Amino acid sequence: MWQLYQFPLCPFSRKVRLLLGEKGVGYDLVRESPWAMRDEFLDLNPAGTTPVMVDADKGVTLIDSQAICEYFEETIDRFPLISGTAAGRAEVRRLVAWFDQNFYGDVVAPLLHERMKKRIVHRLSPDGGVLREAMKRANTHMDYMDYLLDHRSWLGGGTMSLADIAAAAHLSVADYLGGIDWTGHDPVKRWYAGFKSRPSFRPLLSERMEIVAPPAHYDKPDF
Ligand SMILES: N[C@@H](CCC(=O)N[C@@H](CS)C(=O)NCC(=O)O)C(=O)O
Repeated sequence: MWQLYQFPLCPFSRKVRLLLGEKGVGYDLVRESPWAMRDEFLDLNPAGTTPVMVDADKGVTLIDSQAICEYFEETIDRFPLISGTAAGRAEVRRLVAWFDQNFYGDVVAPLLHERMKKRIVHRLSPDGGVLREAMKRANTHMDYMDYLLDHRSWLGGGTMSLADIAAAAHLSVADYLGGIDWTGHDPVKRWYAGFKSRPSFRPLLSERMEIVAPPAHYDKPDF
């Protein structure tokens, strides 16, 4: 049985969990706080980051959300998430990188630092200026997502793909941390409401991170 080392608000672990849910792969969760830099965890992953997946019976350790997702995409036929033409697959990968790098760096990382890490690790209050800037950037990213969804059925093209999963994973963490103003983003809102109802998403929405509570609308499919 696979074990997934993660914590509830890690967007990269959420991306992996959504893919595993859609593909029907079973796993156990192992709670890991990467900022604690536990020796046993650093032995597994010298980079000290979550997610990490381990199948002790097979002697396989997988590190990095994209490497993990590509491993299951290559080994499990059910529900292909990087499919279509070579150009279509390149577009899916471009958008996954966009959300994992740009959306994460502009929005999710500052929100996680201010609202979660500073409280848990440093016992400090969040900086309002940093939070406002992250929300402003989230709004710009959502304008781009609105544009994509005005021109395509799904973010990456005509079918649901890993681009949608990566985007939903990051957006869900930003929403949990109060960083998303949904006003004026109807295309993204409709797309995300559909995601929230998927069986793969429900377990994520019911989990809570100690100390940090989400806004009331967070786990409601209709906002
Ligand atoms: N490229 C990596 C990024 C993973 C990552 O940055 N994970 C964060 C948690 S969301 C982490 O472990 N940060 C280290 C820390 O918080 O100390 C991936 O896709 O898995």
